[in-house]
Amino acid sequence: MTNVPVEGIAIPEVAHPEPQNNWRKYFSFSTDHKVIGIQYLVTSFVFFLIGGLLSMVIRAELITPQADLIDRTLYNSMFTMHGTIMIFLWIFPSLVGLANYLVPLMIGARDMAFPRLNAAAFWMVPVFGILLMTSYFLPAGTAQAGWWSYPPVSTQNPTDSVITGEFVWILAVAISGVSSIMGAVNFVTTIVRMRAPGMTFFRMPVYVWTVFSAQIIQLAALPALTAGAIMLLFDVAAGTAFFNPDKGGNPVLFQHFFWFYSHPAVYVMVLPIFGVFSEIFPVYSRKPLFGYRVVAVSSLLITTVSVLVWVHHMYASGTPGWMRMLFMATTMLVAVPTGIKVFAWVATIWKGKLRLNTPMLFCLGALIMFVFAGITGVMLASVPIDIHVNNTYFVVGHFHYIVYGTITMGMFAAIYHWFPKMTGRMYYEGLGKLHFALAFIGVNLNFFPMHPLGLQGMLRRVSSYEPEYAFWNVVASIGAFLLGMSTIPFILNMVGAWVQGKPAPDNPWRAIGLEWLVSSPPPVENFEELPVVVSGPYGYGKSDPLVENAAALKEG
Ligand code: HEM
Ligand SMILES: [Cu+2]
Repeated sequence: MTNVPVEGIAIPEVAHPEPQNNWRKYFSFSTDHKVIGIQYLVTSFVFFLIGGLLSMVIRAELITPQADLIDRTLYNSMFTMHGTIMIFLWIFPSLVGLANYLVPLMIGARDMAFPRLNAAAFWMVPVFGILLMTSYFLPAGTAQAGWWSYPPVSTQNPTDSVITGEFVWILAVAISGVSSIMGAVNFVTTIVRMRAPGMTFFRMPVYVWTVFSAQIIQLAALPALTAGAIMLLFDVAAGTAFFNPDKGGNPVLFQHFFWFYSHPAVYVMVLPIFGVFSEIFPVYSRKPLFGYRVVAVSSLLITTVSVLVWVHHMYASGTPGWMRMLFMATTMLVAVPTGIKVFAWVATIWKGKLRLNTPMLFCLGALIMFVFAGITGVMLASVPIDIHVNNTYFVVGHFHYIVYGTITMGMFAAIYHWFPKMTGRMYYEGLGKLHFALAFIGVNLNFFPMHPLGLQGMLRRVSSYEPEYAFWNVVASIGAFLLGMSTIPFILNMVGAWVQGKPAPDNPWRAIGLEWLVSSPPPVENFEELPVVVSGPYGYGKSDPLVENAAALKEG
């Protein structure tokens, strides 16, 4: 069998043995980056389902103008937990899982630099996830102050107990921060130190560049949030007054701690998805990535600009005019490197031989929705518009186009694309396409209506509203239920294919990249002999080999 990628459509290579399923290793403390990657992906998906169920309850409440389904306290904890779970237990861990699986394979390493640290960082996720869930059983229930937990709302304590839902929430976020910092140290070290011979920075796949850029943000900015969370914990539990205005504290200071991290955090979430686009578009268009070097370096530019824009979340927090103007300008700057990437993806698929398999469909859908979110993002960045729609559904619409339309859809694209590599089996294309169709329609029906609602003035975080907002809310709720249903074919597909799917060839998509040169699933140490890389990652249509010693890479 030859490992030189060839032009054309996927055809199965020579006969493949039935891959072995060893379920037990996924429930044990393993230091294999591939096992850890899948552990992250599965764990985070379970939380995605829990967070999704909460959002179904929220949308069921909002289908009528009255607050008639659940009481307001419960509603507050529902959206707080929905947001928290989706950000800290779905998006972050699933992205880390994907990166864990792919980065060592893509750079030709046998594992991450610190395998034990890697496993420890993973096991903190179920720990703080379960910790967060147990807060449902506390006397006053879970946290209710929203996923940003601004004081003074978050420092109010209606009970006598110190251990409240809010206390547990802050503790969980702090643990999540520690886990992510551990992960960041590991990723940055791995990418800097563990690359195979010949794998220069400019021969790394763009996905690796994006993970690198994202993890640098974690190192630079996450300590701010973790520090802010610990100070808030003292305010809540020990009566200190960092942020409590009644005792002379400054609540806006917390907003600075929070957004100094949480704005760049949106790029920690979205950059690896830009990486996924950059891997998938070339494969399914049979063309090299347009402007590889510029696309790669623009990730680092986004990293740099992203830490200079946080005050755009605080235009309405009494921020002085000159400061608003300054941050409006820096925010708009983000459009430059992002625009470069969008241009490059469009140029890559332009006039290519497109293969519309499930991963490609998800990427195309996600790209369209990202462009839409980019437009509303630039609108939000301009001070006068933001002041008008601040705290309305417009903001909720904008960021859901990012967090669902772009990031979650991109994550599905990645899972389908690398599923044959991870499991050694093919997923079912029909179910995949059904998943895509339901999700794409669902996302748009669900989140588009939030823009007109916001412009008309419907506030976020309320469970009842004026009857004039009813129409768009009904549409949004129908979209939400459709979106909920779209996960059913996904689950059937993943479970069914893993158990009894067709055995996958090593490189079903005829893709270029070190991960496709090893068997599916890859052996424990990835490579029999380390690859010697001799060319860049996107040579579609060229016949240069990617590595010198292709035949020796695979273990039996
Ligand atoms: C890249 C992924 C992105 C994610 C995950 C994301 C996420 C979010 C989230 C969660 C909020 C809500 C904050 C709140 O609760 O008020 C928000 C608001 C905002 N976003 Fe994004 N966003 C992204 C991209 C962008 C881009 C590209 C821009 C501008 C060029 C932008 C500009 C804004 C602004 C100005 C707000 C503040 C709205 C307000 O508080 O009134 N975002 N975003
Ligand atoms: Cu921001």
